[in-house]
Formats: sequence, structure tokens, C-alpha cells
Amino acid sequence: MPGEASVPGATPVTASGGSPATAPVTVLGLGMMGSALAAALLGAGHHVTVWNRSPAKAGPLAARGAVPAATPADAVAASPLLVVCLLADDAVREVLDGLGDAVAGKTVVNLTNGTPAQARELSAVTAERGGRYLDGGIMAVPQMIAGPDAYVLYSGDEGAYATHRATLAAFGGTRWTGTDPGRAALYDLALLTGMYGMLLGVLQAFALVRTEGIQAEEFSDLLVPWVGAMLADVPVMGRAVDTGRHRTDVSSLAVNQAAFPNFTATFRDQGVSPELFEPFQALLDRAIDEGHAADGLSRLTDLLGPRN
Ligand code: FVH
Repeated sequence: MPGEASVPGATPVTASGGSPATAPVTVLGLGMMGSALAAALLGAGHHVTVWNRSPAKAGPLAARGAVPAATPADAVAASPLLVVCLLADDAVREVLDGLGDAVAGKTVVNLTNGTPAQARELSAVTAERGGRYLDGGIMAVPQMIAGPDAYVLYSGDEGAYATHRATLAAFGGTRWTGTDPGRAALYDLALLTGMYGMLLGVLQAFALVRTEGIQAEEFSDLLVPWVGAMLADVPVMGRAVDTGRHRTDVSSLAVNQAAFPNFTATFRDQGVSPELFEPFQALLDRAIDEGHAADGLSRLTDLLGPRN
């Protein structure tokens, strides 16, 4: 299992004894991810109370020793640590608003996907109600929870993190990102942005090759090592973004711009939608118009948004 770590730039959290393996924990939300989290806590020996809007989802966990609660308030009363994993922020707000001051003295660990602004708002509201708030970004699918590659990014109340880190380690590695409650969501969304960008390219490639009867799975034999080789260049591009030195002798924006119409023309010729790639063409054109023809692709980051 990956250990405890901080992401670059975050202050390491002072070591603490952590909570004992039997510490009671409540899990609110038993979808695919919430159920995996509750199962991991049971596996680590915790006393786990669970609640889900549709009560039937508690059945398999109850069979493993979890205690189903009839209401969110009953679930929250059972433990000092509340793990929340619902579909989206509006559901979290609905459940937490319904609890009111019942979170006083408790730690809320919200592992629902959300925005930095939503995390800051939830942190403020929880503090007003007398609770402590940690936001988390789960870097795993449910099947990975408690396995060697899963980890969760955390931000918010540093004391709460130090107190409960050992318990949270049941899910996988724990990575501290800082006291700004929104920081974990920012990292989470940035990592998922990289994933979606890569996967959208993969899906477009599948759409293209299958127009000629090539099996997508078979094509993966070529695609996976190619994408992997390109990913090895990411730190070099990162350095260019950090330093503002974008000149390249590898693949200039001018070279990319010259090749790009071949993609959109081929997509059209083969009956594949170019809608994913057209914004990329527009961005390349703008970069060239602004005088960056000799720079590498890393220059596009500057066109996408400001540095702080
Ligand atoms: N599944 C994944 O691969 C990703 C991995 C990374 C993290 N995400 C995020 O985790 C959150 C939960 O995702 P999930 O996979 O558990 O999602 P579902 O299986 O669809 O379960 C959704 C649960 O939310 C409950 N719920 C929805 N709306 C409400 C509401 N208004 N009030 C109370 N509960 C609500 C739902 O209840 P029910 O439909 O069973 O009654 C489920 O418990 C999510 O943020 C991912 O982005 C997962």
C-alpha cells in the first residue's frame, strides 16, 4: 500500500499516533465508491456505521458487520469521523444541511467529486456548525480501493487530518495538499483533466481505425506504447511551462499546424466527427497568429490561462 505523503509544495503534516484500527467511522453514501470505502474500513477492523438514501445498498455491508443507520442523523451520532461520498455537491449539501449542528465536534471527510469553491464553502459551513472539514480527491476507481495503486488527496483542517490519517489509510495512500480546503479538489480535477485529455484522444483514434475494420483492442497494441512514450515527455513540457522557455528543436507549433488539417480532413473523409479536434486547431492557429511558430506545444498552456 502506498504510504503517507505530501504533494510537492505542501507542508508535511506533523506525525501523530493516528486513530486506532477499531475507531468508529460513519460512511454516508453507499454507491459504488462509498461501498468500497466502507468495505475497506471494515477490512481494516473499524466499527463502521453506514447510511444510504436507498437503504437496500447497505445490505452487503451489513452482512460483513457494518451497522446500517435509519437516518443520516443516527449515522452521524455513531462516530466522530464522517466519510461522505455522494454523487455530487448538491447531494452533499442536502444531507449536511439536514444534519445542521449534529456535525459539531465531528470531522467531516468529503470524498465527493467537487470544485475548489464548493470545498471552501462546505468547510466554512461545517466550521460554523462546530465541525472540522477535510476535502478529498480519490485517485482510484472503486475496485482499486485499499489496493497498492489507490491514493486520496486531502486538504483542509490539518489537525483533523493528523488525527484521522491512520484511519483514512484504509483506502490507500494518503497525500496532504495543504490547508486551503479547495486544494485537493484542484489537484483532483487537474489529474482527471490529464486523464480525460488522453482518453478522448484514444477514443478518437478508435473511431478512426474502426472505419477501416481494424479492431480497437488489436490497435491498442500499437497505441499503448506510443502514448506511453509521449507521456515520458510530460516533465520536459512542465519545465518549459514553469520557465516560459518554449523554444523547441523537436516539434514546433508551425510543424504541428501544417500537419493538423490532415487530421480533420481524414476524420471527415472517414465519416468521423472532428468536433473533439477542432478546438485544438483553433488554439494552434491562435498561437501562430500571436507569433509563437517556433515554440513547442508547451506554449499552448500560456494561451489557455494565466500563471499565479
Ligand atoms: N466510481 C468511480 O470510479 C469514481 C472514482 C473517483 C471518485 N468518484 C466520485 O465518487 C463519488 C461517488 O461516486 P459513486 O461511484 O459511488 O457513484 P454512484 O454509484 O452513482 O453513487 C452515488 C451515491 O450518491 C447518492 N445520492 C445521489 N443523490 C443523492 C441525494 N440527493 N441525497 C442523498 N444521496 C444521494 C446515491 O444514493 P442512492 O441513489 O443509492 O439512493 C449513491 O449512494 C462521485 O462524486 C464520483 O465523482 C467515483
